[in-house]
Amino acid sequence: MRERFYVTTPIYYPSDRLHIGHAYTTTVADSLARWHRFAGRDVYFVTGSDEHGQKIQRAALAKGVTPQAYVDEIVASFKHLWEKMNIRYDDFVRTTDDRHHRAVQAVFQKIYDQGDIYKSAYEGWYCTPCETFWVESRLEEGHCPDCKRPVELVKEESYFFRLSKYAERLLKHIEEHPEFIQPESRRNEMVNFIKGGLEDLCVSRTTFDWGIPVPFDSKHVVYVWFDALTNYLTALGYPDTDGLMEDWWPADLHLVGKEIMRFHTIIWPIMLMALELPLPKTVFGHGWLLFDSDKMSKSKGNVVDPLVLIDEFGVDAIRYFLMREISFGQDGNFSRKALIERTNADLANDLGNLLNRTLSMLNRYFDGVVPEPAASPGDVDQALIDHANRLGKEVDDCLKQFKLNDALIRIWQLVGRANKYVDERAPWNLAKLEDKSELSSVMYNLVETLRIVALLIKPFLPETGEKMWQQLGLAGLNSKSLADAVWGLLPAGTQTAKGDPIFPRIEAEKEEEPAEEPKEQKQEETKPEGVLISIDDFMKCELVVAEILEAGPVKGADRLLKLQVDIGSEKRQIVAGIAKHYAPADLIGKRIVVVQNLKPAKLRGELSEGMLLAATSPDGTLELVSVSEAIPAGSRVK
Ligand code: ME8
Repeated sequence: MRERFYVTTPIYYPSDRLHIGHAYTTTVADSLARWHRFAGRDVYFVTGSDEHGQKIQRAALAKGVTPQAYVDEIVASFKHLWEKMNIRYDDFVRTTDDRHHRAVQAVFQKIYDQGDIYKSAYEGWYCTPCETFWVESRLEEGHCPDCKRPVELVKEESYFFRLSKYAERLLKHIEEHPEFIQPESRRNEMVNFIKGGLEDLCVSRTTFDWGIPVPFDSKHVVYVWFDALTNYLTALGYPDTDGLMEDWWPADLHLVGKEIMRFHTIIWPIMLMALELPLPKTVFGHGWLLFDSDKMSKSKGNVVDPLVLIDEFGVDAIRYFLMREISFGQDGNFSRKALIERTNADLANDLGNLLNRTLSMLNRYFDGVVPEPAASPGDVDQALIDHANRLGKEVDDCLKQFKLNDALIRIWQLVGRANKYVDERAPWNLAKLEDKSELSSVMYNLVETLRIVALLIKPFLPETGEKMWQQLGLAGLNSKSLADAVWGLLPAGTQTAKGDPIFPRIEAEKEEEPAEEPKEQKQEETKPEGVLISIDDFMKCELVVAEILEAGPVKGADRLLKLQVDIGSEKRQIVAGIAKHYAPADLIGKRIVVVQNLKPAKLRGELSEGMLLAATSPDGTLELVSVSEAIPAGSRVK
């Protein structure tokens, strides 16, 4: 029987659009799924959206729409992002799906029937952003110990789940299965948490209704984490136990961020024990993507939008950066500078150049046709051949142990080896010889190395693998597997097709190019740094609140948007360099701050009568300065 691999990501909250942190988890899961498929295993890859609970209900209310309409729109944006990132999942579970409703009610009923859920009263603290109950003793200065935000006092009748009953059994499982919680540091944290004593968990709520009703008591909705964790079974058709359940349960890997390890390594396994189902083989808690050493979050205003990055750098540069730069399991910093450096060094220089120079030489010496290699390679040739030949197995071993960085490092070691081989074997000198057999071997070896590299990187960088394959003049990449990553399968006589560089270098100017207002207005806004001004000077600048009525593109200027705004006294047109940061539709109704007494200017032929205020972070993320609807258009800002 073929080996199986069932991998999941967390199902994300559609309380807001996803950021690069969510893209990180999903890219890693996708690459693992793609790799194992490539290595000949049967793979099932599930992601989804966690749509119930107080947080979502409140967000919908604040926007004046129903929770269902609210989540429908955001979930569509999740799917759009995954498509742009080349995420190839097998199933997407929405917790508002009927099938999920059925699974959650079955789980709740079963655990209740066998006596592990009981009714009582809850009085304690609740963190709505984390959807987490806290006992007083775990709070930190009255705040949520996880997200540090304020908690709310909750007092309500609830159903409770007997976590405490299973603590010993869970500790024993963790001890006997060192692979269950990874990396090891998180295992120790979880063991300490369990040893600190498990309280029974509140698993229903009565003070709002956006959730799945408790099957036998419709006054209660199921607690959102109890609901969400069940998604891993929903995807397999639970409560039907034949079919997918039989084929895929237990999961091989739940990939999650470190902050939700407690739910996945304590609550979830205990739910499974109560259901008499086997536990997942591994829960891996990876680290956080930090921004200037701080966790990315909407409320801190430091989130990075993956769609903006993809438009600018291409999807594979982002995928590569996430998997190569961040040590898997540890926290890592995201910065634009590091992204540009990585892309230029590893992708443009090492990989892109190897392909480019190899195919250029092949064009020059053999009209782009792969020559026949000589029968007996020399030592230097053999070293390259051996390296390429063993790489597939090495990468597979790395990935079986979730060592993603190592896998990529090893592939790039071969790329480095091949670049060095070009210098050592100097084909330009061999080309001067009458006998072309050595040149033939060297060129064959280089193209064959590139073929193996293309195969091995495709699970990580699908577009790049594809582009390389085409330039190498090969067909049928999708049907290739790890078994094809062995030396010598490249047929001599293949006509290669050198194309554009696969990763053009990103010029330094581009990195420094400001995303804001074009020249004409910039002159108005520049002031010598550090010069003190009087309050009178400041008051010369008339800042007012403006409501955006319309927004649209400016022809021929992909950084600019044209806005029609209401500044209270009149309507104005403002042209601003924010197109890379905002979709026009997202701007309508926003109340922003504008300088209303700026001299009008023409930008790309469009009149701009004022300037808007925006903040730009060091990585280029831009946010408009805005106020709530409580402040009408025309209000003075000072
Ligand atoms: O927790 N760095 O959903 P969520 C790395 N609905 N990963 C990050 C990250 C960052 N800065 N920010 C988010 C929930 N993530 C629940 C899950 S599962 C049954 C229910 C990733 O939308 C990481 O995987 O808050 C983290 O665990 C997850 O997004 C949290 O997503």
